[in-house]
Amino acid sequence: MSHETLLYSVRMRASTGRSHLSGAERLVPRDRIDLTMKELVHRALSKQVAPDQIVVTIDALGDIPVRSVSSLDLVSLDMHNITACRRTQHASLRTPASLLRLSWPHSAHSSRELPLMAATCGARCSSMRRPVSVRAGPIARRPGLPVRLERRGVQADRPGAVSPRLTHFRTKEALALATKVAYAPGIVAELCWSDEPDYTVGYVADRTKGYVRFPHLKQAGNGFGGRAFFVTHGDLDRNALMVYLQETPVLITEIGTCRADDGLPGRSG
Ligand code: PML
Ligand code: MG
Repeated sequence: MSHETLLYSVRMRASTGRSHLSGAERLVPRDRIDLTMKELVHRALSKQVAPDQIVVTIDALGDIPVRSVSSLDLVSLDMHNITACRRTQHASLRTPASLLRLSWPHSAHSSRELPLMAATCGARCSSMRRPVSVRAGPIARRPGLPVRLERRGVQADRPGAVSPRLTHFRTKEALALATKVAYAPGIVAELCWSDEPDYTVGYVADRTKGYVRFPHLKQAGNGFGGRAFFVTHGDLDRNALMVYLQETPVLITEIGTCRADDGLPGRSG
C-alpha cells in the first residue's frame, strides 16, 4: 500500500485521576497525523478540569478493510423547550416493535442520568450497575448487552464534504459516530444526550429517520448524558455487532442532507 493511501487511526484519551475526561478518534491519511494530534491534544487541554494524563495512540490500519458510507441525513429541530425535546425524542423512538433493549455503553457520568433517559424512551431501569440494562418492551427478562462503543475508525471531518450547517465539532463527530452505529448489524436506533455540562444537545438516530437533533434536552450545567443503543432480539448476532463496533473502520465519504424539521414522525405525540 502506498504512503498516500495508507490510513491511520489517531485516538486521544484524557483522564483525571480515574475519571475519563475527553476522548476522540479520527481516521486520517499520513500527512494529517500531526495536525490531528495537535487538535485532539488541544481539545483535552481545553476542558475545564486539567487532565492528569493524555494518551494519544496512532495505529496504521494496514490491510484492515475500511467501510465507506454516506452520513445519515441530519434533521435539526428548532425546539428549545426541554419537555418538548424529551417528549419528541421519546415519540420518535417509539417506532418498531423490535425496539426492545437498551444497552448502556459506558460512562461514569451516566448512571445517575439513566433513569431520566430511560423514562424518555419509555423504558424502565433494571439495574443501576454498569453496564446497565433497561427494560423496554417484551424483552424485559433478557440480560442487557454490554456494548462498549469504541470510536475506532470514525472519520468526521473530510474537508469539503461538510455542510455549512454542520459547524460544531461535536455535531460532526456525533454524526459520524451515529452513522457508524446506524449501519451496525442488529442496531435499531441510538439515543444520545451529550454529557458535556454546557452542551444541552442530543439526538435519536436510525437509518430511516437519520440523525434527528434535539437542541435542548437538559439545563445548562447538567453534566449527565451518554449513549444508548437499541438492538434487535432473536436474530441478534452479538459477536458480529461487537466486532463491527469495536473493529470496523468506517469512513464517511459524503455528508447527507441537512435540513430543519419538516414533519418528524411523532412530533405531535
Ligand atoms: C450535536 O448534534 O451537536 C452533538 C450531540 C451529541 C454530542 C455528544 C457529545 O459529544 O457529548
Ligand atoms: Mg462527551
